[in-house]
Order: sequence, then C-alpha cells, then structure tokens
Amino acid sequence: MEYQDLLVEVHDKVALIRLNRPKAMNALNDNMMNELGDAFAKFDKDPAIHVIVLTGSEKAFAAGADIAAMKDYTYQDTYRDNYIGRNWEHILKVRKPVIGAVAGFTLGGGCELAMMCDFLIAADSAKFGQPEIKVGVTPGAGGTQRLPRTIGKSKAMDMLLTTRMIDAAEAERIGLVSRVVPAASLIEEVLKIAQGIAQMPVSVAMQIKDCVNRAFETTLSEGVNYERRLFHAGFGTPAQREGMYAFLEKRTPNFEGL
Ligand code: DAK
Repeated sequence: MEYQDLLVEVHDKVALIRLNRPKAMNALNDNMMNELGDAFAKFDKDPAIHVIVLTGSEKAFAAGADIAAMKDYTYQDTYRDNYIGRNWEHILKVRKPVIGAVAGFTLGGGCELAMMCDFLIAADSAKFGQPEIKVGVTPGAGGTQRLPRTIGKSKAMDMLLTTRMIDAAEAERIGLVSRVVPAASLIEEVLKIAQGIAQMPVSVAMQIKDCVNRAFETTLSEGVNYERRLFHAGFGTPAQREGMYAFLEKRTPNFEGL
C-alpha cells in the first residue's frame, strides 16, 4: 500500500499507520483523510490484521485541520461538500481495535481524530489542545462532544474556551489517555500492547469494542442487554471452549483463526 501522506507498515498481526506530512506538522488535509479511510478499510478487511495502530511523528500527531487548505472555503463549499463528514470519520467504521500512539502536538482536528481511536497511549512529549476558537471556528469533528464525554464538562470547557494545551501527565490524570510512556519508546511500547491484544481471539476483541461503543449511544439497561446477548452467543463459539479449556488444562490458549 503506497500513499502520499501516510506511511504504513505491518508488524505480524498489527498494522501501523503513520500520518506523514512533516512539513506541516501533519495537518490533516483532504488527501490524507481519503488515504486514511482507504488504509483503515483495507486493514479492517484483512484477516491477517487484528489490531491497527495510528500514529504521527515525534513532533506532532497532528496539529489540526490544514488551515492553509481551508482558509478560503465558503459556507456553501463546506456544507455542499460535507467537509469533515465526507472523509474524517471512516475510523469510526473500523471494527477491529484501533490504538492511537500520540506524541508531540495533538491539536484541533488532530485531538479530535485521536479521540476517535479506541484508546490512546501518549508519549511524555504529547500536548493536547482544541485551539479552534483562535482561528475563528468551533471544532468540527466532535471536539465539543467527545471531549466532555471523556474528561468532563469543566476540563473540556477550559480546553475549548481558553485553548490551554494540556501535557501528557494531565491527559492521563483526567482520562484522555490510558498510559504515558517515554517518547523514545512510544512505538515499541504500543506495538507490544497491540501484539498482546492480537494474540486474543479477534472476534471477541471486536465484540468488546462494539459493546463499549454501544455504551455511548444507548441507555444503561439496553447496553447491558446487548452485552448479555453477545456473552450468551459466546458459548456458541470455539474461542469460549478454547479459552476455558486451556485455563483448566493449565496451558496457553491458542486463539489462532478465532
Ligand atoms: N495547518 C496548516 N499548517 C500548519 C498547521 C495547521 N493546522 N499547524 C502547523 N502548520 C505548519 C506551519 O504553518 C508551519 O509551516 P511553514 O511556515 O514552515 O510553511 C509548519 O507547520 C511548522 O509550524 P510552526 O512553524 O508554527 O511550528 P511551531 O513549533 O512554532 O508551532 C504549533 C507548532 C503546532 C504550536 C503551531 O504550528 C500551531 O499553533 N499550529 C496551528 C494549531 C491549530 O490552530 N490547530 C487547529 C487548527 S483548526 C470545520 C471542522 C473542523 C475544523 C475546522 C472547521 N468545519 C466543519 C468548517 C477544525 C479546525 C482545526 O483543526
């Protein structure tokens, strides 16, 4: 897979996608988002891939939407062409786990894209912010919605209205990222985590992701009911037999192909 604004690698069952516009701090433009949608769709379909990692560079995961590209857009352009909606949210359709490996500036649309990953591991160099108000717009890719759901209203309002950047330690403390690791070992650490998940039964990993995402779209009782049905269905799968028998036989389970 060859792209202009992305680099992709495969490490065993893990696909690594790097945003790659180094001269513009990985600012997100149309081509990059189209390519990202294409790469996600291909890896999601590929049975050899169990987990996808999305990263940027040491300097920037992404410093936002490309301001130079959008500076002259009119309302008609953005509405008619469904700017953002048409190609930014392909990541939400990915059924396999997506881990964000975030270093450096993660701002505006970059922070919004990161929040669309299933969970985030941050380098100690990571800085998160929603500075859109400084360039005269509201966030347009979920910043006002996912941020308060993740870190609460007060912290979200603070970031969105003051444009204050938060560092990796604060991001971990308030639950925006799950772990912080030294910048120099970010990719190594995230690949280790991803390889661990990749050894689990991929279908169960996909079901867990499906259930957790359901929690944000439904009532508690409906969500628990959905989870319970999938749990019951699990007893019709080879993964359940292999997992439980391996435990009782004191051996490592082999979830290959499950
Ligand atoms: N877009 C385009 N180019 C960018 C960029 C961006 N977001 N961020 C950085 N660059 C470019 C710089 O212009 C510079 O290019 P050259 O001058 O070298 O050609 C190069 O990257 C290096 O940046 P700096 O020289 O500024 O580097 P510094 O280390 O001094 O500063 C910085 C790094 C990340 C703090 C700074 O570059 C910065 O503040 N960048 C802008 C951050 C920002 O404001 N991000 C939010 C963008 S707005 C919408 C939906 C969504 C959105 C908008 C509308 N609708 C539905 C209509 C989303 C908006 C955003 O994300």
